[in-house]
Amino acid sequence: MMSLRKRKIPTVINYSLVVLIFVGTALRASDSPPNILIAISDDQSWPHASAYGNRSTQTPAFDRIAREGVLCNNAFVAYPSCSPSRASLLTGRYPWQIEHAGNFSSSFPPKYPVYPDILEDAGYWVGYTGKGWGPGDWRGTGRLRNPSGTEYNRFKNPSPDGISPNDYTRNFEAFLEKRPHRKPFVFWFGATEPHRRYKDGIGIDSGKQLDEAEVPVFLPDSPVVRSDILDYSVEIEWFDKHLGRMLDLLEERGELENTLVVVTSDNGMPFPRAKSNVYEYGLHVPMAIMWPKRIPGGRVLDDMISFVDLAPTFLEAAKAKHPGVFPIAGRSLMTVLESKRQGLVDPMRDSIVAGRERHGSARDKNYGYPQRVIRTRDYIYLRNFEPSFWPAGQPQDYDYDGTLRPMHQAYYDIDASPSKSLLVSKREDPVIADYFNLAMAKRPAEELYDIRNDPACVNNLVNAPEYATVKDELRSRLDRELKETDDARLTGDPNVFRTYKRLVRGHRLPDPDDLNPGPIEAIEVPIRERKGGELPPDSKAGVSIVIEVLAGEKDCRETQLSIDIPEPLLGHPSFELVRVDDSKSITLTERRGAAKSRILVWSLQDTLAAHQTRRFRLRPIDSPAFSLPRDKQAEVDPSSEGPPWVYIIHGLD
Ligand SMILES: [Ca+2]
Repeated sequence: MMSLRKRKIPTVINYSLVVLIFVGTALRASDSPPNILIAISDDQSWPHASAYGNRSTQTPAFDRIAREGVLCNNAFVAYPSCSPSRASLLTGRYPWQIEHAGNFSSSFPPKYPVYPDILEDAGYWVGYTGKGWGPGDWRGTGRLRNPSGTEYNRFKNPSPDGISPNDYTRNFEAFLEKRPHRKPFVFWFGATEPHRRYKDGIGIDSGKQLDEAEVPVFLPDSPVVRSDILDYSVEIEWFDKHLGRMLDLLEERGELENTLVVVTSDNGMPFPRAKSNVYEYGLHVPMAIMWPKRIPGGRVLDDMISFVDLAPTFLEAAKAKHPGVFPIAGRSLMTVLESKRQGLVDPMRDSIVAGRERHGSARDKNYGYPQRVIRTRDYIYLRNFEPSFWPAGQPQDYDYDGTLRPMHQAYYDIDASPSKSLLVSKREDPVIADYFNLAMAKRPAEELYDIRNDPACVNNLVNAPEYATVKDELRSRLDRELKETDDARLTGDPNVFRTYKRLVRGHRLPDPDDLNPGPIEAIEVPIRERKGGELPPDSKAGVSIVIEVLAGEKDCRETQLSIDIPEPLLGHPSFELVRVDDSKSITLTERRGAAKSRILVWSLQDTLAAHQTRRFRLRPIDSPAFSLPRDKQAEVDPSSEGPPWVYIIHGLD
């Protein structure tokens, strides 16, 4: 199948388009260029606006834009976290096409043109308030200001705990007041809501009801999660209130008619398995667009829209020319927006691609969790390029004093929140464990979800035979799109993404090359038959096995290993555990350097054979950090002077 986002228009149609463009230009020769206002919230998933029918969130300003313009049902970011998502919006290029700007909290090479600069060259007045491009550091790159424009953040207003004191509207007004006469403007309103932190319980305190919260099925339906969602709704409403005031301000000045307004968000909701994930609740964002003078209102669009399509839309609306270097990958939406039709206006807009590298400081060496995804109208197919990594970040980090903190306190790709704390603290609860694993456990190399039946992306169909054709088709489509857009994940050296350094201080985490593929379920210690030779003097006739568990050279906290012994053997007169107080466990206590513990199992060979016991299993108890290369899980020590069945297990590094 051909690439659907880069098709060529047949020549015949080209001629008629040229004619139409000339006629249109002639008709609007006296038109002044439009103002452009983009309002971008921080971490808001589709469908959390009242225009989409969401019950807990009232967004009259968003709804007004949707009513007087278009409501977009299928808008997607190109990367489910702040700075790379914003960079793709600013450049119109995919995150893998903009080097450092396409990784989280890095820099923004000045060679990549951004639409605010291009519009400024075309005569626009350019500014932003709140959060522009970020987090990251554009200084030292040669850029003279934030890529989103000139900063207007001076005015503050009283705000509830957890919400920015930035008086966004007043700052927008200050920007307008400074504007030279007759200049069109392009303004970026970057609210820091609904980014966390939230005031716990602000949703309920402001009169919202727990039963209004719509809990995605990847989260447990508990009062804690419901309340967390209501707090999130309150922050969205704060953003919307300021947006409403900005619209009023433009209306009072008689400027709304010729302003192209886009409202959207940079990534999905800051909850486990949402933000920073390339699933629906990470990628799919609300979007409404109005331009009373040019866009027929009251329509709902089903076209698949990517963030890379916004910059070319703005440039076309403003009739500004891209300088040509590092050209835009997206396609202008103007034809779709100016159409009078609704639903799927441009049938070629039937999929988007997106990706992810690093999000938080969640893995040692600042490694990310590389993923690429294609989202069609019906499916999400995605690839995890490092399935041995933890998708939400390593479970454990170091404290300030250098000691390793307890397990499950990290997972820094998920924002600290009541919902996250619930999953972590109740992970042993069989009900919560499923949700915990959905968010935190390792994932296979490929995933496939049927969005029509599973918008929460919880039923991975990648191995379902009836979806094999769909999977193969989407896999090759994704490959083709990535190759066409020159993604180093496929076409170059994937290590290049690791060279885009994180410039903001992060957490200290254990080296993932030491902690290898994560928690192991069990180590199997085979029982080998003695072949000749003398039995050690202190052994009883039969089989005796010494298992030594050696800690490595690094810190290890207390770790317990249990030994699984088939029930009939326990209590059997010819079977005994020695030196471990019959506790069936080995405990290694926190210490530096090698820790060592022994377990001696004695039995008559016949007894083991009778119970078909050929191997013992050692299982870590609540210690996913216990992990080691599979080929070194258990090895016989040939130099051992003890019984010939000493198994040395290296681990706990
Ligand atoms: Ca964000």
